[in-house]
Amino acid sequence: MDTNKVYDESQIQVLEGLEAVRKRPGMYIGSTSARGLHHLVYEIVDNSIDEAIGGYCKNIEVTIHEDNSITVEDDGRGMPVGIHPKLQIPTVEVIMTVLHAGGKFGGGGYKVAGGLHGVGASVVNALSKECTVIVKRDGHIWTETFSRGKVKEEFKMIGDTEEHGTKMHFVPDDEIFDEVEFSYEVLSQRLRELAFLNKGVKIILSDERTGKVDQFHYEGGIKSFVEYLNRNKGKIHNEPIYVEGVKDDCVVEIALQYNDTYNENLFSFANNIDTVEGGTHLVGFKAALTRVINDYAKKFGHLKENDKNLSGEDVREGLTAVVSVKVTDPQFEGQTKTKLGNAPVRGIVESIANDAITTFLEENPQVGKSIIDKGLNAARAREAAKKARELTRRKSVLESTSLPGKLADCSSKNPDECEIYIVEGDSAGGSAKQGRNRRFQAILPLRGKIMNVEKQRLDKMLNSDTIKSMITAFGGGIGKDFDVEKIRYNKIIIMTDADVDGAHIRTLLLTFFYRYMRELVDKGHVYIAQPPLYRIKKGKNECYTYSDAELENMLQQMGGKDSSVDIQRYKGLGEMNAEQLWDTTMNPENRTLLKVNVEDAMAADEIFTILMGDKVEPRREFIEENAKLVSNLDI
Ligand code: 28F
Repeated sequence: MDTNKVYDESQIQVLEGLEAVRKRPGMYIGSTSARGLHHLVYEIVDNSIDEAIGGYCKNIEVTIHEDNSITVEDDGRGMPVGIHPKLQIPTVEVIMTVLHAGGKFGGGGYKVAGGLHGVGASVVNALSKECTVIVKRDGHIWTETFSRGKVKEEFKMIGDTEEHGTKMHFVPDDEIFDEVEFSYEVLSQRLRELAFLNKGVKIILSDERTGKVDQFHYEGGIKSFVEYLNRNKGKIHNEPIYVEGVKDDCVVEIALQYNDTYNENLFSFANNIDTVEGGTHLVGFKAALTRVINDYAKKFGHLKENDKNLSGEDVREGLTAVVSVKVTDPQFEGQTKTKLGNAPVRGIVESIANDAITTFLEENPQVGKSIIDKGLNAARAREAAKKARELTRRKSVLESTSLPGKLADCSSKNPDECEIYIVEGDSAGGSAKQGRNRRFQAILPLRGKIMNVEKQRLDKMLNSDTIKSMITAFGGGIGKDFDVEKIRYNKIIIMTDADVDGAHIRTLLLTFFYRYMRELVDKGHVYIAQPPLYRIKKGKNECYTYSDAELENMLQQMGGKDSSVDIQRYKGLGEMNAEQLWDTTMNPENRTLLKVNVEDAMAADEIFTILMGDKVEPRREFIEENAKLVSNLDI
């Protein structure tokens, strides 16, 4: 507190608010890890997006500076610059220092609110070493600077301009954040998503650390989003089905397009928030789709009157869809506040989707037929999978007590401490079995590649020994029945060679886990072992390095590379004996494990679609783009 300044009631309220944010940042932005750091950008960008939703802003520019500070600029109306009637301080200062004072909670319009979203600019200000706002409106330029939420330079006019908009520069406070380095990839993924969800707005992301720049601008909105999601997949109809409608203050946008894979790829949003846990909008959409497809199939004789209906799962096989709603009073529920609870939304989405999909099918009968055929095949495969599961259950493979022969299980039966290594090849599997700590480490060697789950349905996969042995060993079942609470190991560790084959197996496994044991990934049980790349011997002592950079500075420490230094480059796990494998890669004391998060698995899923899908073009591009990487790897 600045003792010689008089504090009235409102200033004290402001100081207490900002202190509360700095004391428990996780309450406002979820965490102080990299995720929380990136939330700072989303909070500020959301304010510009609110201006865009109102139709006042067309361009938003996000810049990552050399010092990992951020600038966000929009060409909206510019924050109001008058003195706040009640608080007798500039409105800009109110927005920047009073919790929840931003445009979000003003009247009308569709504000991004709820959950971690919508906490407003004041939270970002409180968690920044420095934050400067520049407003252009009414012919002038105004600015005010803050430090850790407190005014550093009073609000003042600094020039004239014909432009309008708001610009904010902030330096995240490294006293608060363990991680202060921004990821271009993470920001670009969310900014691209926001451009899809708010059609017409142009978002530019620039990185002054690398010179990289991207522009995201989609007049097609979520129709472009579906085309983007399907870009590497074979489509069974050219144009996505698209509909937008408004009812009782609820704006609905739906886009859907079928591809020739067996996977379902549905995304749902409420006020631009990714409703990962779904909610009433998604329920309404799914209900409409299932009903319309079955009615259409019956009406045009693809299904006999007394045939069983196609299930929701059948009609969503191969479907990519985005459902986006904007409501004035969003109710977010669920564990992570990402489930939409507004009950009326279900009926509104259902009726809008019903009309649009019915119209599309009747106007495109040949597409309608191919969608129905896909659904019928899916139903047949589902029946077959059920039989296969019954069969395997009878043969007690899936839920058997007898574990697959290849598995070298650990003696402990306490899942929390147990881990299982999925090892490529029998030789590495042998060293791993020998080198491990058999109390809590199990080894499952994989013979050769696991099958291409991209082009196989579940019933076919259940016939593969490799897949079955993993399902049995993990103990959580598979697909819809998968129950992460039942898995027998706390860590599933993928240990493959550092070469292209190893990378391929790793991608197959990640895609399999992502598609058929999703909670394994979501709950952070999947890891990737990091074997060393080099072993350096000098006289008697030897050490290991895990990257080229580490090799360089290890050689420097040893006084440079000379004839007495022997460097061995590891091509595969099989070149290490059991003891070395334990010391370098399996011993929890000094190993490095990479925890796989959903983004990695999603990326794997996408790479997998390119590598194993039918589209030749994207595969050629991907291999060309990454070939140089591969050649480096092979040298
Ligand atoms: C770089 C981040 O924060 N842009 C913003 C506006 C525009 C208005 C506004 C914001 C209404 C009264 C609460 C202007 N003119 N970019 C931004 N642009 N906030 S934040 O108003 C704030 C609310 O106080 C605005 C007329 N109405 C609203």
